[in-house]
Amino acid sequence: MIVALAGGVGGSKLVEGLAHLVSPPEDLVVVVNTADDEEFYGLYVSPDLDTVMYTLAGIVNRDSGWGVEDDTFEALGMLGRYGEETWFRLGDKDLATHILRTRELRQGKSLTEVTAGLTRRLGVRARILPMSDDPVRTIVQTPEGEVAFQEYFVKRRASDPVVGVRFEGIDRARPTPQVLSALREAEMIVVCPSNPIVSIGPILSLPGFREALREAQAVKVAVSPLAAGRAFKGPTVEMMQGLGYEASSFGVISLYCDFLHVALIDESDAELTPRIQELGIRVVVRSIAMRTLEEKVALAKAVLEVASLGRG
Ligand code: FO1
Repeated sequence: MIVALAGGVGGSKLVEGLAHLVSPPEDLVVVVNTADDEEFYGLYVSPDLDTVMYTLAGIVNRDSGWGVEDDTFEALGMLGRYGEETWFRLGDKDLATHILRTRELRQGKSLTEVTAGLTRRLGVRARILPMSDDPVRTIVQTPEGEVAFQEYFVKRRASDPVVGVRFEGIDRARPTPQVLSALREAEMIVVCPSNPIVSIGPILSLPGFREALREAQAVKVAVSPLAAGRAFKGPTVEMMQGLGYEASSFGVISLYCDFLHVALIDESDAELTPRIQELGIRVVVRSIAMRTLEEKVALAKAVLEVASLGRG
């Protein structure tokens, strides 16, 4: 069994590659960040869960990497006519997901149960697990004050300098029993190339999660989200710099050094190999770009091959 820790768009690409290789499909378990979740118009929206779910269902919008393909925005247009804010682009098809999720949460189901139901109904056989059933919200600290994650990321286009990040509710939140048992049973745990601060950060910050990772018998591999000091997408570099971390594959991997066995970094970062090895982590150098399905599957294959190297 393979457990992947993932955020949104970057993580989903590797998860898509893994889904092409892991058999039976149920042996792929994706533990997903829920600290980006937000309520819009009274609906519970879980962007990273949806990005992973739509990607594995083969219905994700390929241009943006999030939302449903060929979606329309009629409902959003009408909300705008009522004078509501419409900066978070919820499509008509996407709204169906949020309506059902909200209804089922109100009926008393956990986010884990609701996600399992939605995923099954979309024909996805990999298991998608929210990191927690407890509310955690990323708050971004800027020189002008604190903003909720989606407001920073979407409304303000990640343009504010980031001076701090905190995860509201994290002290009271717990990883779910399903997540903890997946970590225990996994043969391999993969940290996807997602933002280490706001996508993987909340998962690792859940009380007990890092300990569970360290105790897990699995081979633990991380794929860097950076190549030559640049992110494929999103504000990873700016965030890391703002928080005082080295914005490089070395900086990312050092955040995982207490549990990691192997780091997969891009060819353009090959010169970082000795510094990462000094952390006690094995290094595999590959092209980590995932523009096409072939590249996603090739990178996933490289990740699975690492398992055969063992803990090293
Ligand atoms: N990202 C954007 O940049 N702009 C949007 O309007 C937007 C809407 C949206 C709606 C549903 C959904 O599931 C995701 C959406 N995202 C949007 C993506 C999301 O904000 C981010 O990719 C993640 O939160 C970061 O991982």
